[in-house]
Amino acid sequence: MKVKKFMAASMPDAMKQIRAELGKDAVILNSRVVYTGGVLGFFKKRNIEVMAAADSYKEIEQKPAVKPAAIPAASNHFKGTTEESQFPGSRTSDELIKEINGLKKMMSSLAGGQQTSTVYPEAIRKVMHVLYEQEIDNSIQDQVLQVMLEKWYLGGAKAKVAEVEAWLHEELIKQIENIPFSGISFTKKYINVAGPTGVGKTTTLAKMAAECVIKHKKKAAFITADTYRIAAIDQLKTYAGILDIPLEVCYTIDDFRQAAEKLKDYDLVLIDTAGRNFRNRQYVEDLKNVIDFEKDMETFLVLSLTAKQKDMEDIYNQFSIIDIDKLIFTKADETSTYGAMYNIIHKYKKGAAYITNGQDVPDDILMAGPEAIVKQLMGNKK
Ligand SMILES: Nc1nc2c(ncn2[C@@H]2O[C@H](COP(=O)(O)OP(=O)(O)O)[C@@H](O)[C@H]2O)c(=O)[nH]1
Ligand SMILES: [Mg+2]
Repeated sequence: MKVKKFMAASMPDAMKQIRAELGKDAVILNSRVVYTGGVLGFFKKRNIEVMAAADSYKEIEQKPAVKPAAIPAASNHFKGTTEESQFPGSRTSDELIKEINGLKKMMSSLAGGQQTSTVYPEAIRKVMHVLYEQEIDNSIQDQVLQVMLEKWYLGGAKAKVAEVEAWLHEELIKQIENIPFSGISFTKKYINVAGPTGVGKTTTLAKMAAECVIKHKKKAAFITADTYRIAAIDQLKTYAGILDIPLEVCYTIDDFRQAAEKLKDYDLVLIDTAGRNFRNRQYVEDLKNVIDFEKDMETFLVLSLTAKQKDMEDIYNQFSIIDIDKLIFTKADETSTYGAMYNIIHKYKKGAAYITNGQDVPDDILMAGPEAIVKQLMGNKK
């Protein structure tokens, strides 16, 4: 175990130094604010002094201080390979490995039996566990952890779980609050939902139409270009009937042109597709000749929260041939893991418009802002 004192202008700076020198598994032992320099008590500089420690195997991994001949075998073992025969009779490395394993065991028992050798304050570990359970990306977890640790040590290392939870809530919001979020903007006439089959595009479009008609008293209409299945047309027809708004069914781009003409006096036209239309470049190009996308089209990409994050990212990229204005996350009621939603918003800096949480039209839809997203993530905890 190596213990070292670090001095920096801020806790993040200190963390950076500690990471660089002792590795990312270093343990903070203590921290305090100190004032240095100055003249006659004036112009003193405020610094943070942090005591940190690292297991000695980390040191060996990063700064080889042993005989060069022993290093290849040792570093091989860090990677988990067991090709002992490659280095026959290398006693030095055997001894080294034994020592490392001993140290690892010792560190893990210190850490309460956990695999990791990092010992963070109990309250921080408890609260950070939520992020792990919710499958928040590791890079975000690391950033958040640094902020939590800084607050923890600067606050005298005595905060209770509830306080740490409040910090987490605040930090998660802070990380996404500059991304624009909003539902339908009502600045564009055409609204369309893109996304793969079965994610809930038609159902969500009906919920959005209900919002326009009932809440905002808009004159709205539907166009459907999902003509692959009769059932899909009937589905939208049913909603059009309930909301008492017209539905135009378009098989070709000419149909589209005529429908657009017919609906020229309407405030809003909500376009339903089979999803694949919008992945077809020709369809998009044709449609762009009828509707000025820039000026008049608002596009929502619909992603189901039951999908894997990797699939959501692939879908996001597949649909990037059109400009996605906002995201809609569906089926929140069918999962208890919401990290992917946060990760995607964070990664692509793309805000969400709505979260849907059930099959009922028009009720099962929520506006999605940073607060709603973080609330979903943290459950009822604050
Ligand atoms: N549980 C749940 N089911 C939903 C939600 N949104 C849509 N669905 C259901 O998902 C299925 C597919 O929906 P649909 O709107 O036809 O998807 P589309 O193919 O993308 O148009 C239907 O059974 C919907 O009732 C939701 O938020 N939660
Ligand atoms: Mg549909």
